Amino acid sequence: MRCLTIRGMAASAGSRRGLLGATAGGAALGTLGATGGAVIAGAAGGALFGAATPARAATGAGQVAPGELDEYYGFWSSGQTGEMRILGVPSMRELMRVPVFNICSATGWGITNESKKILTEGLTQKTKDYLAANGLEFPRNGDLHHVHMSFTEGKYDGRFLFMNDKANTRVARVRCDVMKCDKIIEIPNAKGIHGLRPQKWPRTNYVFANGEDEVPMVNDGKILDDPSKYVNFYTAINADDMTIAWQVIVSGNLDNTDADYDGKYAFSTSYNSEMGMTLADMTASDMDHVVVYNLAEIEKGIAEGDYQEMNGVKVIDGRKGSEKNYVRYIPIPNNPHGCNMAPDKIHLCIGGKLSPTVSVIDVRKLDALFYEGAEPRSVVVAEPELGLGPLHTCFDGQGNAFTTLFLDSQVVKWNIDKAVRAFAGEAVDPIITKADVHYQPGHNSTTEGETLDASPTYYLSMNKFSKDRFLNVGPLKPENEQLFVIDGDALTLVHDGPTFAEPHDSILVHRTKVNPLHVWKRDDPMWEAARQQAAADGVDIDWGADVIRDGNKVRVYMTSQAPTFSLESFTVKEGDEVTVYVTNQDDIEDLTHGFTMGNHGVAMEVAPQATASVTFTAAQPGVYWYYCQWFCHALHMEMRGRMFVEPRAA
Ligand code: RUQ
Ligand code: CUA
Ligand code: CA
Repeated sequence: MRCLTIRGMAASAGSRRGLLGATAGGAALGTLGATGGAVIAGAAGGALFGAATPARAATGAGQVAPGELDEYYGFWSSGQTGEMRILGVPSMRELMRVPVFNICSATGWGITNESKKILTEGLTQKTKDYLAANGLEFPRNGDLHHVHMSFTEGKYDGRFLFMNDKANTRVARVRCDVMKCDKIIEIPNAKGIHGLRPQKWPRTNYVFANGEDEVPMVNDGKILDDPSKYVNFYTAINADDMTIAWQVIVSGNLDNTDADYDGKYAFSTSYNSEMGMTLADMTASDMDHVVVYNLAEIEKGIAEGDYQEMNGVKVIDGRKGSEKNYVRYIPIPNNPHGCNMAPDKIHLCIGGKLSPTVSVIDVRKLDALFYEGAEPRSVVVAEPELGLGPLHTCFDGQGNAFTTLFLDSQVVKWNIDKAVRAFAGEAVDPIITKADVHYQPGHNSTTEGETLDASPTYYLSMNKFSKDRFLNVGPLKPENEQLFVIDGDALTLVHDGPTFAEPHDSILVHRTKVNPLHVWKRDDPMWEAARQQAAADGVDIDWGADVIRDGNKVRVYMTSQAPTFSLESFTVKEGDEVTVYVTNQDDIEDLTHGFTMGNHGVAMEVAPQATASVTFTAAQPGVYWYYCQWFCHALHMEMRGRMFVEPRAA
């Protein structure tokens, strides 16, 4: 088995354009010929695209004409940008950005009272205290790696999307009916939520979340540089109400996670079974492990009181040596990363990262591990050598898998059954094909590939580097994602496009499973606090044009109807705490208004039939214009009014 040095990983990140251009032109034409696309390619395709990948499918597959709708919704994480994005697939048109862990100037996420409530209410008291000491209300950044939809019986059900924030140990939920975040919770005890997946069967009762960073069990400063006392936490979140169901303390850190199709087990990869604190320590051992969680045993342990309560969470001890029947550790080479359950309901695929292998676990063998004392590696039924830097695997629903090869800048398509047979000694090669990607792929997706509706339609490669592939925009380059049509055994490139930080992960969901509203329902819970305040103030929030004074608090109620606000001006006093509520009376699709108060750092989106509110201090006397910042009408520029701030009497 080959293992890679860190130096080797860095070296392989060099530019490949020259190399490919020099050597692969013939290969590209060969590929096109085989798929019947020779007509469009010619020498031009090779020259323009640096060769190894054809320019565009000649069949029209993967193309969406202007005005036509895509077949799939793509829900994208954005990594360190902290938002969720919605794309249409196969056009790869970006349809929407949904702010979650970031602050958004266009929508007012992080500015409006409604979003601030969501951003703050799920934080732990410790974090609230920390933020208050630093003059902050909520964390300013997020690192959103993984977006996954809720499941019913192994298939996407179009209710919710769940996502993690590695930077601030949070998990968020987006409502699919309005495509807005409605819950964010900080996970106690754990640090650095990375891998996140919903339970697939029988439905998403739990969302599973991995804590990546090792910390002392009670992280209060009494223990610092004593890694022997560090632990990691695996968390099960109740998906319906976004509360913590339970946690398990484990040995080794936790990277990615997934769940089976039987509702029995969940899994985590660990790249630091060594519990090392330096890179050298974390890569010291040839083997790390996969942790298997036995959900029924954990639930039973909780019911029987075999837990300790830590920061309000019931925590089971599943560390090595204290495992009972809660967890098992399966040795896996080598700093493994991706954790992907195949839709055949049998095979769990673990990307070896520093090992060129994917380890395949047969989940039907897991019972023996728990109840018959079977040897841990007995559940590994294949370990095909696929290429360098295998990270993530997705599936076509027909027994084949696609694994990203980070170091090789390739995707390898391979057959699971053949890999199992080869592992058993048969002389079969599981590798079907390899295709170049540009460059260094992380996650990949097929259409509904993590569900029982997986299909061999499109293959998406989310690449960490674009290098020389686009016009130079300075030292900070975009990343790159590439969409392929799956055409028999061939992968045909149909889209190659830059994205801002970062195309981390995505799911591709058939459009029949996602049915958002066109306008808000007036009784939506999103602005319940505003509704209650209006009732207390005796204001009809649907038709308000009122200014309510309450000590030094002033509440301003207005409506918007293109191209006017119901209040053309209002008056407050210097130092007043002003809350502006805007209800958009327009009920026409796409007639969004906004409210921006000049020079106050205040802006918000008010989509059709929504109410939004914002609170600020009118600190300085003067005239300030407010205006609608979402283009709504020919007289959009005129949709504005004045706030008069009177000097406070001396
Ligand atoms: S995992 S590094 Cu998605 Cu490959 Cu976060
Ligand atoms: Cu209302 Cu622009
Ligand atoms: Ca390791």
